[in-house]
Amino acid sequence: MNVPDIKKYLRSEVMPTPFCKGCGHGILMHAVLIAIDELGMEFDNMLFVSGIGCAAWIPSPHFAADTLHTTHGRPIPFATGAKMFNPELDVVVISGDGDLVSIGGNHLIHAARRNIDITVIMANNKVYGMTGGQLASTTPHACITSTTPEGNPEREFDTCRLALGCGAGCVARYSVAEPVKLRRAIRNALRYKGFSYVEALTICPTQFGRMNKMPTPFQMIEQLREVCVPGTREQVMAGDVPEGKVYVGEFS
Ligand SMILES: Cc1ncc(C[n+]2csc(CCOP(=O)(O)OP(=O)(O)O)c2C)c(N)n1
Ligand code: SF4
Ligand SMILES: [Mg+2]
Repeated sequence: MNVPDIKKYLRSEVMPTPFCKGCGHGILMHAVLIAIDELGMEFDNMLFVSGIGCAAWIPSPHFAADTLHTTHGRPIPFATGAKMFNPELDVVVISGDGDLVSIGGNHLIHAARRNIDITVIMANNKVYGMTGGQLASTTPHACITSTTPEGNPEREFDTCRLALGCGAGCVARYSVAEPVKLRRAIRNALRYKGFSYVEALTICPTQFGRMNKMPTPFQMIEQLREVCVPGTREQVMAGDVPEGKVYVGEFS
């Protein structure tokens, strides 16, 4: 297979990457850039918007493109404004679960409801990675975080169910353990006219893995393979996910 050279999309001055060794955000970054390359999108006509957190570093400073590194939880409003001002621009938000779903969840639901023509790619590593692995709304029940040493007493958000419930027409979820499927979902989201949403399940060995008996990236990838099961839109909407599993697929 011919793998495109993605170096042309990256700023040479940020190499090597600031991510920890084994961080899943690098796999997601690669999937996004390959998807863009496969679609032949004009990088110069794209704007990447992120909030605050390790995932927000995927586009900025890595991408040699126009990037907006905004305030925590607020990339979607910035992206909406940019798209309103210049409808020809391809606007893509890439940020974390803490950023887009926990602190910024309100903006996600209204962008989906309004069918704003942007693509949102949410890197779900299940914690606030950058600030020390605190509990997020995406942390699975019973998992250990730095703020829930006895285990998370709450249940986590199914963010694809949320996006579908808000009327999003293009919704998908895959993990970085299945990069080819993840890339295909990102491609379809980038092509979609209207609001599109991809949840990328990813790994944070430094914070989440260490606290949940998966200190190595390999163990975390194995665990993603175990928990992800193919699901349909109807199953996601019904919320009848089997205990300890997560539905993956293109749900729309
Ligand atoms: C208004 C505000 N609140 C809190 C913070 C501190 N903060 C910075 S990054 C971050 C967590 C980001 O988590 P996530 O979006 O999941 O990204 P990750 O680091 O896990 O990839 C927090 C709470 C901040 N910068 N601004
Ligand atoms: S703290 Fe976690 S999310 Fe942040 S760079 Fe390190 S491994 Fe990645
Ligand atoms: Mg996170």
